[in-house]
Amino acid sequence: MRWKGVIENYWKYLPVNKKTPVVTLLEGNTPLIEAKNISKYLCSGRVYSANRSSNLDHHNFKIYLKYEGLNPTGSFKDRGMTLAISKAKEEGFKAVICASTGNTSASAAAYAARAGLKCIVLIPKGSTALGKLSQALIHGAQVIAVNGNFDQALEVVREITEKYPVALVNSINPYRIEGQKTASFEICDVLGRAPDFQVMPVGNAGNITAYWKGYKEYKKVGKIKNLPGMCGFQASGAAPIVKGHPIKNPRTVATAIKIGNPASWKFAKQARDESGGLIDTVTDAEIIRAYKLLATLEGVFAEPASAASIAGLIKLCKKGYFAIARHDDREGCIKSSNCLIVVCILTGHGLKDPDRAIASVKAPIVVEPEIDKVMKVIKI
Ligand code: AN7
Repeated sequence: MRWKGVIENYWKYLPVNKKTPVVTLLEGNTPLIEAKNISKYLCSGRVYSANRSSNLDHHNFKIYLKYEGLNPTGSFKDRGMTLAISKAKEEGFKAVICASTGNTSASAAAYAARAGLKCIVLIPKGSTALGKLSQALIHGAQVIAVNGNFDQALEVVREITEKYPVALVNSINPYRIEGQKTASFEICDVLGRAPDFQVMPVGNAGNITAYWKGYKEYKKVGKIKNLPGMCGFQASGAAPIVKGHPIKNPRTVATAIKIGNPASWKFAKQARDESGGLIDTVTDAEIIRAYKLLATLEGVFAEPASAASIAGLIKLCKKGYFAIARHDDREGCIKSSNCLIVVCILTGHGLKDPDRAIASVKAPIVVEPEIDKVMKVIKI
């Protein structure tokens, strides 16, 4: 059957009506890819010694990647944006505005263009990845670089929307959360159950809020029996939730999550606590290692912020976290399916930040166009 986007597909779970003008780029329906090589790697003993002692091996320790980079603008933001822009249009707004570390601006610009709305985006000067900036610009948004960080840009945007008739499309807009929760529906629809754990990056904390809401709603209507433990990861230089206070000058290579004062802070803690999960940090070095590991072991290219999921997964494995969870047998679900399922959310495509990819690997060797010269460097 032809996919019609998240609003059409999950209509009855969303705050829409027959009159809502649906603005869609057919977002959603992203692949849930089994990461067998990463599972093997984690269970090989190099990483996960605790796994062996608890009989977790790559047959009963299944890792899936929710590849949100395959959304129309290359990130999960499209799920929320289809709803936020459709509702802004329904409510008669002529313009939308957001602050963004990049992906929100790319998505807002694209959906606003499609809806015929003016789009204004405020980005922190100098720390938005090239791909995202190019998207916001090419879709015709008015892009304003502020001499400050994301948190300061969001403050200005909040003030503007209080005073002027412009719709705010950051994730403090509840429609964004509503749209984004469809990703948890998709995961459950594909697995036929909820995962035991979900691992994901946390920036402004809208996405962890959305996923948790989605899982809870699916449980309420009887679509799933268990709820996953929600494991969020912040970059260690931008980890306000973990540290327990706002970070004035957040720092990380993962520019998407370079956020010091998350808008959905409270809800992220709620998701963590209600689910029996955690929110922890990963260092930039761990993020880049995981970024390359994912690309080389699985052929999946995700941006650095998304690789925080994989870095987090590795960190949890090193601690024996899942082995302990298996031992505790969360709500009986592990026993019933006979394997532990962990879903890692890959929130954005690797092509968003080509500069980071190139900076993380060796430059290509330059040779003369002659077979001997080429064979000399190939070494087969
Ligand atoms: C790839 O675009 O905040 O915790 O302004 O782009 O819901 O904020 C992006 C966030 C993770 C964090 N991964 O999600 C923005 C912005 C990627 C992201 C996050 C973002 P939230």
